Amino acid sequence: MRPPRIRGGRTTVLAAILALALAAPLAAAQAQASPPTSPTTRAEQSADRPHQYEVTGPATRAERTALASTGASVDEVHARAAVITADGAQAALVRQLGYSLRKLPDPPSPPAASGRIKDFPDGYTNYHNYDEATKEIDGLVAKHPDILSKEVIGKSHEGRDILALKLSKNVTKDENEPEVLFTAHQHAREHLTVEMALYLLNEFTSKYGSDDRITKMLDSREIWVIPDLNPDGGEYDIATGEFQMWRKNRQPNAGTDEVGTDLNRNWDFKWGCCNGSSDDPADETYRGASAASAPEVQVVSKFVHSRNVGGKQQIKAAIDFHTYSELVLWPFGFTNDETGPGMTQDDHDTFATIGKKMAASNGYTPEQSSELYITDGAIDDWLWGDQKIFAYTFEMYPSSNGGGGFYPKDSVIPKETSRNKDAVLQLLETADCPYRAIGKEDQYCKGNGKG
Ligand code: CXA
Ligand code: CA
Ligand code: ZN
Repeated sequence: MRPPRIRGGRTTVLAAILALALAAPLAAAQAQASPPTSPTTRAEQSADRPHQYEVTGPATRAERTALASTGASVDEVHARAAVITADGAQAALVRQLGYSLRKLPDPPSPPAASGRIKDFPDGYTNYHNYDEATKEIDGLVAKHPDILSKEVIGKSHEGRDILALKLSKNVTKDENEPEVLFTAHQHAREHLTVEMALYLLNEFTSKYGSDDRITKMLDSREIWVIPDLNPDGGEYDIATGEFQMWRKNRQPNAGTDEVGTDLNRNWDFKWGCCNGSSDDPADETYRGASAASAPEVQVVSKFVHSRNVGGKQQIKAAIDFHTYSELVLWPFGFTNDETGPGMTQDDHDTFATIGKKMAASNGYTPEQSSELYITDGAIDDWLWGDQKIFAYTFEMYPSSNGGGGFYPKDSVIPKETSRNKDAVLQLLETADCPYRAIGKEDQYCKGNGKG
């Protein structure tokens, strides 16, 4: 067995967390002083919000999977500790496992100035809310109609458009070119991932014709970007001016007031199989009532199936962007095994070789996702298990809570999005035949000419 790699994994982080904890009472005072917003007051919403905790003790994959099965989300993994997001009930379950918990500071909650509701607060105004992202995208499509097109592929639970953008030369034609998919924002609080998608759209349109690698890729690939899988959750997270630490979508659950499904536990491959998700709607990792029960998952699943042309899936590779911990992850998440049904040694080696090379360029840590903890119903397991797409998850900046956790300031956006440019280009360049990475192009990619 490989030595476990540790997510984040820096003791200085704990000192930084401790320093930040001293600022927590200030945030609480601000929340109380803020004006009420209907239908609930800001104070009531803070009471309902989950919090992050540092959990001392869990040291193995099995212990972390047990930790995750309390229904908390596991946000950071260290050698003998983890950071979780939990409500009161989940925190109590974690204590019952015998671990000690230390509450971390809540995300910043600047007083909501009137007119600033439903938008990012000061220090975050360069993040795009849903309307701002839509306007940015529409502007790019208007400016670059030959290489960028927009399609509404369906609607979220609350009726927001879910968009797919296509980037390619001769964009209006469905050419016989390898396709690559980039998705973002399954988890509401992971706002930096929308900026990542917008960065790709901006970079690829503005540098077509001047940047050789970009030009070559737009000339020979069809690139799909789905910039926002969870628009309802994202808007909910920022709606009061105070971040809600929201993860799931905003779909109601029958028979309870608890709202939302964890989209990254809802995909229809080994759904709910392996203690890697929760059946309790109150939990952060609630898997939904049935596989693909979330409309957002249905919309994207249908889109991916629609790229099966003449019995052949056109999409060869994918990255799903998340935050945080600076990781490059690959399937499977539902099992600790590296190989097995649906994952040959060559498949695994291809995943690992490409994943490690991408990680060498962005400085993230590469590993199979189950090194963290077991998950079932995650998108990359589905994209590979169901569609044989080489699908990765990138957990973006920061490496730990000390860098802002789920809510880093907008000043990091340019650096932390452009940081992934080379890795994205690498994946695009390998997409005509991923098995070339292990020297087996002849074996796997001959005859059809296109991987
Ligand atoms: C993850 C992503 C994909 C497969 C397995 C695990 C990690 C991800 C999650 O738990 O869905 N972490 S995160 N973004 O903090 O929620
Ligand atoms: Ca094309
Ligand atoms: Zn996530």
